[in-house]
Amino acid sequence: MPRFRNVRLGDLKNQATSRQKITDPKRTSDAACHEVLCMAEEQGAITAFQRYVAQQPQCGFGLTGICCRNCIQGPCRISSKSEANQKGICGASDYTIVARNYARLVAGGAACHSQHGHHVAKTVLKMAEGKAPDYKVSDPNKLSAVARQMGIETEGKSDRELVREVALAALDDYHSFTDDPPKWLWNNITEGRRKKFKHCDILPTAVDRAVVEIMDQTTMGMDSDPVNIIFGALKTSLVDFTGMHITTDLSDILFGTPRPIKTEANLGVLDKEYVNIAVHGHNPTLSEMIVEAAEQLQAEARSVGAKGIKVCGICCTGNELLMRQGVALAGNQASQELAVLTGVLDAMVVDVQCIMPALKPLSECFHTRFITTSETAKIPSSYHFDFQEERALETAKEMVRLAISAFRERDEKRVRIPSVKNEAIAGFSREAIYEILSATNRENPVRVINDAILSGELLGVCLFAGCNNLRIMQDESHVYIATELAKNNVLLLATGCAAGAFAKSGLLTPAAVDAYAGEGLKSFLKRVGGAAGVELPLVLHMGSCVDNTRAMDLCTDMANDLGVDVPKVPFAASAPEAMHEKAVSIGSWCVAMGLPVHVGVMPPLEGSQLVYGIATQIAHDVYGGHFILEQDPAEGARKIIDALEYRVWKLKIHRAAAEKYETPVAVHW
Ligand code: SF4
Ligand code: MSK
Repeated sequence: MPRFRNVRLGDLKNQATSRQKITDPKRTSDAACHEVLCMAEEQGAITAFQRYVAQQPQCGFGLTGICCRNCIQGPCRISSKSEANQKGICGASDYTIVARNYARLVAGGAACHSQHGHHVAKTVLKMAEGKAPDYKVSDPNKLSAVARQMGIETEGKSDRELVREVALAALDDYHSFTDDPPKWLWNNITEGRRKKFKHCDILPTAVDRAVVEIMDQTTMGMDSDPVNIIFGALKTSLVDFTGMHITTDLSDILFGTPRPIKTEANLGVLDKEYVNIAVHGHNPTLSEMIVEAAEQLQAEARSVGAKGIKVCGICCTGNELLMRQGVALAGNQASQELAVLTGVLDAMVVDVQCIMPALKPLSECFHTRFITTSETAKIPSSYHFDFQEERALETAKEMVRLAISAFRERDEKRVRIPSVKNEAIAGFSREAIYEILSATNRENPVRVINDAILSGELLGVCLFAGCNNLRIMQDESHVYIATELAKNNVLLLATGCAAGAFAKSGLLTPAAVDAYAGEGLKSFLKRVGGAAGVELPLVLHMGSCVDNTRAMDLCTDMANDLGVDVPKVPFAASAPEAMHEKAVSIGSWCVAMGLPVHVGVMPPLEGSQLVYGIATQIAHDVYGGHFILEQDPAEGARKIIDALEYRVWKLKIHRAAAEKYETPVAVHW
């Protein structure tokens, strides 16, 4: 079997350019969203779907990554039209410009995730010091487990003492000035990855340092070596992993580690009888308080004629609440404006990331109170609450009261809620998955997955991550590729807006197992679910986009159990609708960790055949992971299946050889 079954994988000529001619803006496969978009058209309302069409045709230089604005002599655009145009004013080549632009996307993503983790760590520290009385340690077991993993002595310490030390250790990973790697990176990867990152000189020292270093490395007159820049980008992506892991661990300690929970998803979860509050963004330190405040103020809502208050989620704050509290999910990223257009949203409370500025003017066309809460994510003329952890619940109550007051101003004639909603079972943290698997193998739960792969019951595992991207039909590729992989017996995990797409479309249900799973996957889910007394859904929802490290930890455990490094594990990742800088950063650390990573929209790499080749092929030689850049969902599914089949085939050969010659399994891939 050739290393890449598709030998043209790294050939740019296979890829259609991303420029599109689109006239109909209603590009969604979600029936509820389609209904609202039709209504928007009747009303002349403008959403991101229309704005995307208005932006066409987009600039070819930007789309392919060959526009440089890293100094104010620019922009410089590379073109083959004349000799002089083949370099920027300073002489930077296409490969330098494409690599630098890519590295800066990674830096943006790493900064976002890490800042989120920094905020949560500061909240934990305030709580430990008695300055944030509305928060508590909700999962002492997770606290002890994280402390032990980070080498912190747990014996004889109260939760408060221990959580303080954990928070300080986490903050040290951001600012440390030693040459040691961040603890949350070093202690969460395989021995093979430690050696690889050291050998390639991409081990970061501290989160903040790595982001500063890559911005320096990629500015005018600095690094022009594309390989060195890409290695710098991968180093930066490893601090993205670090910040994400810190965020997930500390959020679990604060709010509880998710366990399977039932809820509903899609715009049909909005209820005209109730005060509806949507929370949107990423950080649960705010949204958890909104849920609690809403619970406490139900009577006040009834006093204005509502039946009560319903909180629903959008994007990843929605995923955080769905995972831990079973709060219904109204939509994923591209649905955010559509929730306002139903006319029934009394308030939208946002924290950080993925929040469209357009929400504010759109809310003004309705009675919806649009509330911002972060000092770094303000939107002009919104209601702004300076959300401080010291008086979290009190502030959350003020926001909920604003929603209650808006309820009376609803224009009943403009209320139109699509009836579409689906049941969803979510809450599959790694701990929850292991609890289920331990009913089959108490001593070594992860072996249940490995055994199923080695016996041929499963073809492998695929993590679906990433966003909505207006370039393609909302949710269509997510659902198509997932069902195609399910048919081929791939165990499916999901996070972020990909998980949102599955929740909305009914794939987070046991019924979807019967409808879409191949015989092997069906028997696996029913066998392990049956042993544990739970009905498993087709896709296991592992959390928000910042929770992708939960899935990577599972993969690392699989590698350790198999006695191999990650590049040999039949585990892939797919971001069918990657959009955000954070998605670029996640994809990059997945590649560095050794995974094949499918991306369903073309990132701006086409401007350099060299950089494109590094991302799609050379990365595999060095790290064992590579990007599969494929916009056609059918081809994308086939390429993911090819990558998993290749890994299973090779793993079996190496294991058989190791058994025959009584040696360890070969380390190379
Ligand atoms: Fe142009 Fe070089 Fe400045 Fe980029 S850094 S804008 S290529 S002169
Ligand atoms: S919200 S980063 S669109 S997953 Fe996490 Fe969704 Fe992507 Fe934002």
